[in-house]
Amino acid sequence: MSDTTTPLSAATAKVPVVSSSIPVSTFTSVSSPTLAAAATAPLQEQDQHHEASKDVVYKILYFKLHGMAATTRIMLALSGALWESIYPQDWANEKHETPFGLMPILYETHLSSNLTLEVPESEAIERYLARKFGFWGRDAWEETAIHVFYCSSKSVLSLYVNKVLLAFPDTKSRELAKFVEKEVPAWIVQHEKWLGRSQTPGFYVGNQLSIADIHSVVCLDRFLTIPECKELFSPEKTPNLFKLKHNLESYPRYTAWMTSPEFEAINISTRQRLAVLKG
Ligand SMILES: N[C@@H](CCC(=O)N[C@@H](CS)C(=O)NCC(=O)O)C(=O)O
Repeated sequence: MSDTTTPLSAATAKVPVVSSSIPVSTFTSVSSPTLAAAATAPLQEQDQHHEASKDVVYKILYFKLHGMAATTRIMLALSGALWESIYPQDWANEKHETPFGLMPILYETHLSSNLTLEVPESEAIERYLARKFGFWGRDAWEETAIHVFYCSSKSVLSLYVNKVLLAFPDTKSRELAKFVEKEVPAWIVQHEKWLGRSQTPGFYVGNQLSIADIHSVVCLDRFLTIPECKELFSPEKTPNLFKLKHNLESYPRYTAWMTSPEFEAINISTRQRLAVLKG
């Protein structure tokens, strides 16, 4: 693990100097009630304010790619939490030390107790942080509406990865055409319709940023980089998705993250990886 990762909190606070290596796994070695007590303590404090406790430091372990860590990194940046991205240095060996041998993994260290919670599985991580930082709605209905659109955006993005990017070379262009002609327009229609009815433009639910807003902008940004998809989107054709994007861009912590050197470094290696996959 490198020690060169930059603390990414948009605020001035720096991640306390702890090693940037993968923390020791607590996933199955610490008792469930102990982990539950640690996990809920900051939730109560943060629930109202969307502000992260300064007693807690987050690390997100993933390749130097946006991929499955993009939404988590944005939530961490928006929260004002102390956090950093860490990257595998020797994944073939490190893999066996992790719960499922897959990334991303979130590590949440409580400085006062020195207890580290370890959360594998991208969706579990996203939902955990969304609840903690107030991106998961205020009641059962808000939560459900947010969940519906978050899932819908997750589905269309994973269709792109699994059906198009990972397609065999001889079927890639056919899969891409199907995706652009069918899947993306279906996503646009439903999301434009719902967002168009929202009383507060730029939000899926109420007047609070949620994981649905964040993940759909991750999707939109990804689609805007695909030449065949790009023309489906514009402020005229998809006004509500653009309002969503502009709304998110009005959050200074979001912009600070999106314009940070670390984000740009991840951008560059993501582009290189995508170029290989596109063939
Ligand atoms: N269901 C898992 C899938 C994670 C996954 O497939 N991660 C890939 C990177 S996108 C990985 O860790 N690959 C390395 C490996 O398989 O050794 C999740 O959502 O977190």
